[in-house]
Amino acid sequence: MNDMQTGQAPVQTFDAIIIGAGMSGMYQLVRLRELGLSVRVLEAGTGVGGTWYWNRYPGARFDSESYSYQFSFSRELLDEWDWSEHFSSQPETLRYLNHVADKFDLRRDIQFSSRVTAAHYDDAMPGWTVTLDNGDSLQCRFLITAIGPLSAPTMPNIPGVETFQGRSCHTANWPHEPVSFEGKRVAVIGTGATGVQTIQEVAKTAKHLTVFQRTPNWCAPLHNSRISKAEMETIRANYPAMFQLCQETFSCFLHTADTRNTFDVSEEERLAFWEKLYASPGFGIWVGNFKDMLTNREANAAISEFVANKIRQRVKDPVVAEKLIPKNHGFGTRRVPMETRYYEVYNQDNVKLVDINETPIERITPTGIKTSDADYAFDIIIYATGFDAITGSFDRIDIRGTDGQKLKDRWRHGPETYLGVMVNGFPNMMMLMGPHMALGNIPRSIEHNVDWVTGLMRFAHDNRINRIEATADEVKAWTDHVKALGDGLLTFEVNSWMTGVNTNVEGKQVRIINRYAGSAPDYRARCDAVAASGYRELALA
Ligand code: NA7
Repeated sequence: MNDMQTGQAPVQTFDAIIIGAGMSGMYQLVRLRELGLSVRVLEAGTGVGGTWYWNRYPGARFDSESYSYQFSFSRELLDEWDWSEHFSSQPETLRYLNHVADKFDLRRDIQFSSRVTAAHYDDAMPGWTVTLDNGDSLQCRFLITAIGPLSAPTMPNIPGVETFQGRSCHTANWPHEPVSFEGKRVAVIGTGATGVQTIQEVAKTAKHLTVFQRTPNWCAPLHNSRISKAEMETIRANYPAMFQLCQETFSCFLHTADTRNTFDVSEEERLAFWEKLYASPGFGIWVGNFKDMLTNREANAAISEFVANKIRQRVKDPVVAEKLIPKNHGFGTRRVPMETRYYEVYNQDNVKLVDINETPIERITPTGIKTSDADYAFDIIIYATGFDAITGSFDRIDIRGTDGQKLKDRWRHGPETYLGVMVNGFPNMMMLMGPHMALGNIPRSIEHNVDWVTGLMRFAHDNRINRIEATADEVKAWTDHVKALGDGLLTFEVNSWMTGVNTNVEGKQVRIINRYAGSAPDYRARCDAVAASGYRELALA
């Protein structure tokens, strides 16, 4: 029976479907159009921007220098966009990404309000059938996931969450209209990078703010500042050198590890270096520190003590200060939240810190939060409880490869990939910023990742290749390589989203190596060698 007989509209078919209109999906669309392919981008939100579309919570901003975090592929775009702050706020970044969408006329190929629920491979096509939350289906030869490593928000597994009668929200589902905290009693649960940015902003206006902390993190000053017109011109004139530097550093940041070990220098020199890093803008203290900071336990203990003393100096109440100092992990072994007067917030009369290890949350009630020793009443509860990171956005889509095998089952004990881009058994599916990718300065990685996938698409197009699959041997080799790179790094000895642990998600209590911990230049060199060899490691048909 054909579509005419069934009365159904024919299934729309594309050369490629991209899931997600964040930075990676947007750039992939630009590149695939250049190949003359028919492309459809499917996006759950009502606008472009991905992370910067969803995370509208108060205080959301870059922790990487704005200009180093933008697209670099178009000189014209670089010339016409001015950044107003060294570390831009979310509204400015979202404006920038909308400007990119306008400039390249991206929206005509993006289908908004379309959440992908399933993607099934069919070898007869060969290709994919993609299903949306409204039941519609689309088909494509190549499926490109641009669904982000931090896009599946998780609510805390605390009883009674749904019973609260006031206003409540996860930071990654923040409303589009402004939320006022004036005169309000506000709770924040979670003290990761998001919680820290939220807390320091909400504390400015809330009548009272109560922070529920399970694990303190090592935070460091962001030292943000405005960019004058003249300074912007100087920054712009330096773009070629700046982007070149990003290509050379370990994680594509403007900062890179110092070539010395911690104890190569005298104590005086060491402390002076750390003081300088603590007083400098951005991630320098994390990724520009002594090179053994995350491999040598004594070195890590020394920098941790330095930062602990900073916290003790900044927080007036010594009992509160001790609660804010991490005890179960060293500095930099988790993502370092960047802050602006975060610690000083706890000196304010309208702010209280509740250590939920001492007094656990028992439940969320209709009026607030009940801990083991008190009943707190709130008007607003903010859940800054993070994400089912890296594999979570894949788990939330029913992705099935050859013989109906589910990707979620395949990755039950951790992801297996080829270059972080492909999985055997899932032909014609390419992942942008998927598991086993270097995170670092993400747009820099995105541009390489997209260019590499585009090169593969071009090769397939030119050589009439309809089916591309990573081999089992190559997937094993890459997965083993990624695991070996994580060996000996203190980061992988700690529970965090960076090691795949999420106490709110069933089956994610065990640490895994889910991201590439080698250098970005090494990663690029490996990918580029594969391309130069004519993709000989792949099974092509
Ligand atoms: P994170 O860094 O995963 O932080 C989540 C926070 O929420 C963290 O403090 C958690 O404590 C806390 N949390 C999670 N579940 C609970 C429950 N059930 N009870 C109490 N507290 C809880 O997410 P972010 O959004 O801050 O940052 C993610 C990344 O996005 C960030 O690193 C940037 O790269 C951008 P825990 O530490 O697990 O004890």
